[in-house]
Amino acid sequence: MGTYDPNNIFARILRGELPCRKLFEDDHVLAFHDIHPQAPVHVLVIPKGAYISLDDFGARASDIEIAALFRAVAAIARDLGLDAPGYRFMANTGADAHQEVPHFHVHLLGGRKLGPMLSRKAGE
Ligand code: DGP
Repeated sequence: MGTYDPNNIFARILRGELPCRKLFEDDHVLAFHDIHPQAPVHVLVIPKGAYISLDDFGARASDIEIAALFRAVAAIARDLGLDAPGYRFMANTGADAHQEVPHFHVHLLGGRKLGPMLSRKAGE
C-alpha cells in the first residue's frame, strides 16, 4: 500500500495551506466541491485522518471515523436535495481505478441523470 504522503493536495487542504470551497466539516470529516466537477454537484468527502485509500481506511480507521464519513455523505446529499432524484457515491481506489490523490476520498455526484456507471461493458 505504501506510506501516506503528508504533502498530498488533500492533506494540504486539511491543514489550511490550500483553499477549498467547503460544504461541511466535523471532527472527522471535511467535504468540499471538486475543482473539476463532472456533474452539477460534485463533492469530495474526506476523512481528517491520514488514510491513503479505501483499502487503508477500511483496514485502519476506527468505527467512529467510518460511521462519520458515511453519515456525512448521506447528510450532505440530503441537504443538497439529492436524496429524492438520486446521486452516485464512489471511491476510486488504486491505479486501475485512476485514483489521483493519495488521501482517501469519496465522490458524491448528482444534479443530473448520471447514466450507466461505466461507459464500457464489463470485460473491455
Ligand atoms: P480521484 O481520481 O478519485 O483521485 O479524484 C481526485 C479528484 O480531486 C478529482 O476529481 C479532482 C479533484 N482535485 C484535485 N485537486 C484538487 C484541489 O486542489 N481542490 C479540489 N477541490 N479538488 C481537487
